[in-house]
Amino acid sequence: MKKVLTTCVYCGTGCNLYLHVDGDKIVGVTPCESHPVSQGKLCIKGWKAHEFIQHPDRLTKPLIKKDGKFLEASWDEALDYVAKKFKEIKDTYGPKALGVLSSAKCTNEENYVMQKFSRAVFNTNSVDHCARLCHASTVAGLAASFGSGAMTNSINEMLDSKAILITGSNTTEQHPIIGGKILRAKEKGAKLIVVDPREIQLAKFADVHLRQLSGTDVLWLNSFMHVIFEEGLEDKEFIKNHLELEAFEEMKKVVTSDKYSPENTEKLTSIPAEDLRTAAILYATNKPGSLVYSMGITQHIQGTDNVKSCANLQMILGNMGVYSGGVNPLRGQQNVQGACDVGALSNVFSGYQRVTDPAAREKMAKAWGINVKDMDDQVGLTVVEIIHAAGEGKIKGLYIMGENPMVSDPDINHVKKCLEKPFLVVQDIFMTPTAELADVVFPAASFAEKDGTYTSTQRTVSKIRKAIEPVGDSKLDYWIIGQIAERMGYKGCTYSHPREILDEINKVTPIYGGITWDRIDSKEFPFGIAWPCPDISHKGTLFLHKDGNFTRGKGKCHPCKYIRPAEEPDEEYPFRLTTGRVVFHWHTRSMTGRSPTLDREVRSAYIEINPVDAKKIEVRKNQMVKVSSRRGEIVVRAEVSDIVPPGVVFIPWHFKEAPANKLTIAALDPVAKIPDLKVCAVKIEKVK
Ligand SMILES: Nc1nc2c(c(=O)[nH]1)N[C@H]1C(S)=C(S)[C@@H](COP(=O)(O)OP(=O)(O)OC[C@H]3O[C@@H](n4cnc5c(=O)[nH]c(N)nc54)[C@H](O)[C@@H]3O)O[C@H]1N2
Ligand SMILES: Nc1nc2c(c(=O)[nH]1)N[C@H]1C(S)=C(S)[C@@H](COP(=O)(O)OP(=O)(O)OC[C@H]3O[C@@H](n4cnc5c(=O)[nH]c(N)nc54)[C@H](O)[C@@H]3O)O[C@H]1N2
Ligand code: SF4
Ligand SMILES: [Mo]
Repeated sequence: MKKVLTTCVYCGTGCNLYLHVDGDKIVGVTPCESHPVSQGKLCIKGWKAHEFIQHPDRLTKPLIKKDGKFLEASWDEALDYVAKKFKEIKDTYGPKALGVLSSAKCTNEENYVMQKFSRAVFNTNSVDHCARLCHASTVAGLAASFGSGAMTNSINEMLDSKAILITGSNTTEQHPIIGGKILRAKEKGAKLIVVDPREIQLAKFADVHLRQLSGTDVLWLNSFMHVIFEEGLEDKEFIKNHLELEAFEEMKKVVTSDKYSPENTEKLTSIPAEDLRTAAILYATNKPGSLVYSMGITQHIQGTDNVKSCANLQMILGNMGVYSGGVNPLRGQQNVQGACDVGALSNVFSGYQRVTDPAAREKMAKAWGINVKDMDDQVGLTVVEIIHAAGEGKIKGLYIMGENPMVSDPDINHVKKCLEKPFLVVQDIFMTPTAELADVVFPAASFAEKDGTYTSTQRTVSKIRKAIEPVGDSKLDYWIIGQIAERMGYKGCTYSHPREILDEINKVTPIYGGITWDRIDSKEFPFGIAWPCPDISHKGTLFLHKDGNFTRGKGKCHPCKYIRPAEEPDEEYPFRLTTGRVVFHWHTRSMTGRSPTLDREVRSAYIEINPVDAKKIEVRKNQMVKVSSRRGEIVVRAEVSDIVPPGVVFIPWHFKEAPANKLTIAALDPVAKIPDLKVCAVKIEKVK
């Protein structure tokens, strides 16, 4: 039996595991003891990561839709057809009629080639991926505050934090190995403060659990700072030496105003003022403190302000640039950090070099052997905008790799209408609801069938390794992209091995300069290197902004005033719906739904309703209910539970059979363009 060391395909923690291969079959997984983060542990998804790989549902042949039916085609036929169609669209309507969704499920190398394809072949910056639905507000907010938009500190540092503030992260379910570290830190004496509307598992272990109404984060964060200033607990030295003072004063003026006293925010947040005071003082007096957040903070029309408020709090406490402190957004997909780093975003090339910067365009055009005049010089459309533009007939050709917007995007009744319009190409490992709408489907190889690199939430770039040959006639993602490019007349997306692609990334991406193929599993760095790592003499960076020297120079506070969510409960739709995940399932379930051990744990969608509300609307546990919003309706099982507070209901959005995204609203944060997936208004009715 062969054991192949690789990186877990699910979440951004970056645990390492061995795939066990018997002949040409993957038969199991064991953890890797020496990996510095996972240290011989895996969560249930990691342990079962082998189960979907060789599932009989895997796509094995290119498919072309004729008269509404998919027919198998040869690679040549499918590739020629796609290239011809894309070329026709570009020639007739221009580059703006084309768009690309790249994939955080794919490697850095594949994402780099995909954004290069979009910019060099389609000549459009309308290339984006699920980070837009996820941490776009983190990237925007932290870049504005600190000059760099990533998790500032590393995972193991949490073990030595004196306080950990967790908000909008259900860590033990969504990043279980990190959740375990937080519980260890608690055992070692760290104070644990959880601010989450739901009584998540960590809340049971917390010193204080504050339950805000979803969509009120700027209010309680400002109140936290209000109390800290009132008590004189801010770090005056750090502020004086490391922050832009004018911006700091402006921010201080806002948070210290009466409006943000705990007594005045209580009505809207529903957090008792006294509890908020206790929590703020506890957090401010135990340092270093680490702030950990995820989707509860980012997925709002005010997501960027939420993130900036987290940054404000950590800056005034001097929790930045220190070991065991920092602002720590937990990145979701196993390679969403990497997909952003290598430029699968509508506004930046790899390494966050702006597409609107003429020098950056010059540099890329030269490296890619194209004429700079052919390059798009404007920021492109983002995920939700691309889909809406398709609906309006502006995007006429769309190429989707490894994303499933027919389940994951907000307001999917509308998404469906939009995706039915363009010439649609989907490249996936399974037939998804999105692929079903496609004109051509390309079968891709899975993580177990390829070499490459992923970048974990702590900015560490590490390897994945090929364990088996691609299933059926599926092909490597970068090979497929390269073939379409060649057929459209460009040879610059053709590579013979991922290392060639990483070589190119190293050359054009300063933060990845020294993260080379050979170094990242060398004796010195057996499990990767964390960026920034500008050259091959550099050892990588454990935590950012050391000693308060921010990437942007001085840290910048931002005054954030509370804005109400786009839609709130009213008489007609009286409940506040928030959506999220469960430990056993991954997003749209294309993988975990085909993993028998995982799927049997939670087989269908449900809605958490507080017992008080359940009584009011006369709904019992396990009864089926119709949940509707202004955009759609679904039928789900009622789970009567005080995990949610009265007035708030929660639906896991994993299930295509009853997709929560039929209910959600596509209102966007104006800066980050992230949709508000954590608040909308619904009503609940019994079904007979
Ligand atoms: N098992 C599993 N793990 C995953 C994933 C998965 O699908 N399944 N997905 C991965 C991905 S891509 C991501 S982005 C991460 C997401 O990881 P998380 O962000 O931890 O996951 P969510 O379930 O979306 O919800 C986050 C938390 O926000 C809380 N919340 C709801 N509304 C609000 C609010 O208004 N404010 C605040 N502060 N909190 C609120 C919820 O109660 C919940 O505890 O997980 C990753 N890990
Ligand atoms: N209501 C609501 N909606 C949400 C969220 C929420 O909290 N609430 N969260 C949002 C967030 S944070 C995220 S990240 C998005 C995720 O949204 P998506 O990225 O659309 O969801 P996934 O199911 O992860 O889709 C990944 C696809 O990639 C395919 N795949 C896996 N490996 C490979 C590969 O190697 N190659 C190729 N070509 N394909 C592959 C899988 O089969 C799957 O179909 O959803 C967002 N949607
Ligand atoms: S915590 Fe994340 S990376 Fe680790 S085994 Fe679980 S899903 Fe995989
Ligand atoms: Mo995500």
